[in-house]
Amino acid sequence: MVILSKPAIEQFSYIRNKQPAAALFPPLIPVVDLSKPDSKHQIIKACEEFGFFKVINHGVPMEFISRLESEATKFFSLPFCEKEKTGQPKPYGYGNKRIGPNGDVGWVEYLLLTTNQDPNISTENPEIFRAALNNYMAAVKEMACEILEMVADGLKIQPRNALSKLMMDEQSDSVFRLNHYPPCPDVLQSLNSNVIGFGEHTDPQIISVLRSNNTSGLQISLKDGSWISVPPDHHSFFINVGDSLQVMTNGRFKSVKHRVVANSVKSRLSMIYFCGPPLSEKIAPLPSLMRGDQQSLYKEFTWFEYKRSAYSSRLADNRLTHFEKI
Ligand code: GA4
Repeated sequence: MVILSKPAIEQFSYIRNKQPAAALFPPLIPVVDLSKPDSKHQIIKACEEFGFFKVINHGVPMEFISRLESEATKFFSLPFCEKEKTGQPKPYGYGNKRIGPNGDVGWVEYLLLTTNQDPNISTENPEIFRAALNNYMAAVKEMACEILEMVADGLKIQPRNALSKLMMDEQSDSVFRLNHYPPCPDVLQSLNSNVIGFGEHTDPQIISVLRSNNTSGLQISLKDGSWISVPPDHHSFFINVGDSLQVMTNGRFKSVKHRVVANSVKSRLSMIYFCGPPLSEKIAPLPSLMRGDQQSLYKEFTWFEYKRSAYSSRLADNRLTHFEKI
């Protein structure tokens, strides 16, 4: 039996199970079929309205997805003392409950990896894990590149690879995350509230590509501030607009606030590819998107400067406030 002391219970954040107004008739999450000729228009609409959409017919082989899922499941099933050998997330490594360096906690354990270095994961067969990761990441990167080219097309940005080249660059600062949310014991949850698995936040990068098993938990915030649950779909991917794309579109796209609530019955496993630019890249609104005398809403900054400031923020902070023009 697991004994949880009071301080252990108190360290988690909770959300009330109050039904948000939108939950009675929740808007449908946009679904983009990447094989359809008009998908770029649907992507633009979804990025403007939600900063979030689901992708089907994505071309990522199911075999790559299942292999990584099975390797990740094996890793998270190891005893804590084995997983710990991977090293603490500073910023990359194995993390348990603590998220980031500034006191955020969640009902989650994770592996946080950079995409341009072979990871050192402490498992029985690191070679097999590495191969599964590399196959998965290469296929997801290709899909993300295609999506960013559709965004550029849809926004009439020239050249077509103006956005995708940032994440395709050898120096791109992209990150990969495997999150495992174990079932949360009833002693921690109550009738009226749920434990937070991963607290509300926006992603810093250009876009993030998320895939999860069939366990619910992900919620997104709508423009009116209400939260809706995203029905899980293990065959599809979910795309989040990140802070960098919000800036590059001068606020036309909004980075989506999202969070994960813990499930008391099933464990949730998610894999997220965060498409980041090179550290030296200047992040600013794209000139072709500025109409007439429209002014930039943001001071220019490099991705390195954004990251430095992000790592001194709390998860729920609005990290762009610091770069807004007054
Ligand atoms: C949120 C999105 C990604 O998971 C992440 C997170 C990062 C981390 O876990 O180290 C951060 C968080 C995320 C933003 C603010 C800082 C940094 C934790 C935190 C409190 C990997 C990322 O890129 O930014």
